[in-house]
Amino acid sequence: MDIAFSDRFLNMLKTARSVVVSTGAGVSAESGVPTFRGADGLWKKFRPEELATFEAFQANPQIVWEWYQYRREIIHKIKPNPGHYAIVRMPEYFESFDLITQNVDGLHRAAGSLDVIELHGNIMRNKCVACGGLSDDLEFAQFPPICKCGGRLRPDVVWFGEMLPADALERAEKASASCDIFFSVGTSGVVQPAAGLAYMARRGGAFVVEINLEPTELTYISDEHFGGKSGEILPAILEKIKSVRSRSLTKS
Ligand code: BJW
Ligand code: ZN
Repeated sequence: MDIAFSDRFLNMLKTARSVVVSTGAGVSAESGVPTFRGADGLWKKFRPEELATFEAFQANPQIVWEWYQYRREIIHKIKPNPGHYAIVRMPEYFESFDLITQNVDGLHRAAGSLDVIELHGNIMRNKCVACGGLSDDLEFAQFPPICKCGGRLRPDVVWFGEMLPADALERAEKASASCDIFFSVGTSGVVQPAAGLAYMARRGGAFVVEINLEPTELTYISDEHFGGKSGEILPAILEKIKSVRSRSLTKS
């Protein structure tokens, strides 16, 4: 894909030591995972407060579980796209690289990214509300499923009003506040505290790059906005990184 790179951005790509890529649902859209907001988003058909809160789960575990099983089936069948694969190669070119995602679909790991900071958990894992035990067993003897301890199992994702995993958030904040380039990819930038990472990066002096089909809440704090599909723009950026950074840092 032919995209225009500003001199400022090219210079940043040449000289940056530390890079953060922070992704949202848009990076998985080209794989066939529905996004949340927007014309075809999940929240057009479902109400977040009826499905993505602990109160909703307590009131109606059956319905909440059916929704997650439906989404698990979608995710089970799909594959990472060129955007995920471009991100896998980026750490080779920088002294420090962190990948942060709000996505629960596990596609970054499936593509081959080794160290993924998952802010909102993972839809393919279950957690017991009583003992906190985690499991990735997706076959259930009864539905809604129950833990060995007798407590209710739930998907290990972060619902509205819940705290994010403290270690993941701490790592994400530290990396964002100290990076040279921060890429915000395929997120509407409305859900906190994840959206705040771009502001944190900006305050720390990072060059903020947004990749999104549309302008978002984060566009006005971005130094560069690439309007288009992440599955096309990320591979083009990777090619540019390869050409401006003389060699890969990874010894093979
Ligand atoms: C493409 C593309 C292509 C499409 N290429 N681009 C401060 C102020 C106001 C509110 C709050 C606040 N602090 C906390 C809150 C409350 C709340 C919140 O932020 N609410 C706002 C919505 C108003 N936050 C929380 O509750 C969080 N917890 C928390 O803060 O705890 C502390 C606390 C507790 C209690 C009180 C106060 C503080 C938890 C948030 C959990 C979010 N959970 C979900 C569901 C996860 C489980 C599941 O999957 O079911 O996470 S909601 C949903 O939104 C999901 C996503 O990770 C998240 C973000 O969505 P994302 O990724 O941005 O997707 P979209 O659809 O919004 O955007 C997609 C974008 O891609 C679009 O822009 C497209 O244009 C673009 N696109 N195709 C490039 N091919
Ligand atoms: Zn249990």
